[in-house]
Amino acid sequence: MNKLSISIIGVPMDLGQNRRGVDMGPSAIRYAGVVERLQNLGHSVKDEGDIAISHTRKEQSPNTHLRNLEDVIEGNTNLANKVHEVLSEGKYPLVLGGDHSIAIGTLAGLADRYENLGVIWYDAHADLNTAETSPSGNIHGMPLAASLGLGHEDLVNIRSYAPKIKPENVVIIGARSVDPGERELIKEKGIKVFSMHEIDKHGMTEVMNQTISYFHERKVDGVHLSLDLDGLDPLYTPGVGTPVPGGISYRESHLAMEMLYSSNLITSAEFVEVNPILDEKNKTADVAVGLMGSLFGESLI
Ligand code: NNH
Ligand code: MN
Ligand code: MN
Ligand code: MN
Repeated sequence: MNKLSISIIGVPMDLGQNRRGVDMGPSAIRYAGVVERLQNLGHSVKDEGDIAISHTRKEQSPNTHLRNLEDVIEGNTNLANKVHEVLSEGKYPLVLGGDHSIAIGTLAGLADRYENLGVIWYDAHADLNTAETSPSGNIHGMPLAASLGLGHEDLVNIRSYAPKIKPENVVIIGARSVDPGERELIKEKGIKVFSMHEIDKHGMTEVMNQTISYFHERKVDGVHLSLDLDGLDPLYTPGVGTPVPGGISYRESHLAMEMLYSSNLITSAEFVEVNPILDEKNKTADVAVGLMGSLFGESLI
């Protein structure tokens, strides 16, 4: 088994949406034992601590229809620089959220290190809104669009380059709440989506086999896993801000992570939207850490 040097980066970000508490996600995931879990698999693990997130200018930009824009940009810039530094040291970045707006910073720090980075977006949502299409003004609904170069120019240009990724290198898994503007974008850009319909119809094994083949065909030189815990059914992960029923099961999610581990494709990961205030006895953070275990090589026997 391939032993990794994993750098854990906490991002206590809650400015990309309305619910309080998701800034405590990194603490909850640490409390659920992430460091020990990955060390037990033989990896070397360093906890890099938390990225600085400023809350001083909250709600500063009501006219842009983008909630907390300046602070989200500042936090994501800090995160992007840290991810870039960790990669330069040859380490594997494992980012803990925080709301999903942090994927903007993670991808900004990653993408210029790759020629052809792939992304798996494991989520109930597509996160393809822009200020124009967003029903909420919440930036956590926009990180995939921003990484594709779409939306407010300051979100798109973190670390001064854009776009970060190509639409044909993205695979969305678990979608079941997609806004009208996002649907149009999926069609227009030809983004690969395995919605709950495909998972129900063909099963997770087939969906993951197709995902893995797709990245091989695309000749990616790395794949980032961006896993929103609301991709799972709220039965298993109740501690999220925007739960959507009819989601991916606990075992399907473990199977997906186990297959990704065996594929050897994943080169960085983030686990986001864990909100301990909305949770039941840290259940969602426990599931997150369990999924990380499977992603990093735990096997059942
Ligand atoms: N699509 C909605 C929006 O843009 C909800 C997004 N919420 C998420 N995304 N949790 O993963 O506001
Ligand atoms: Mn999301
Ligand atoms: Mn660089
Ligand atoms: Mn989501």
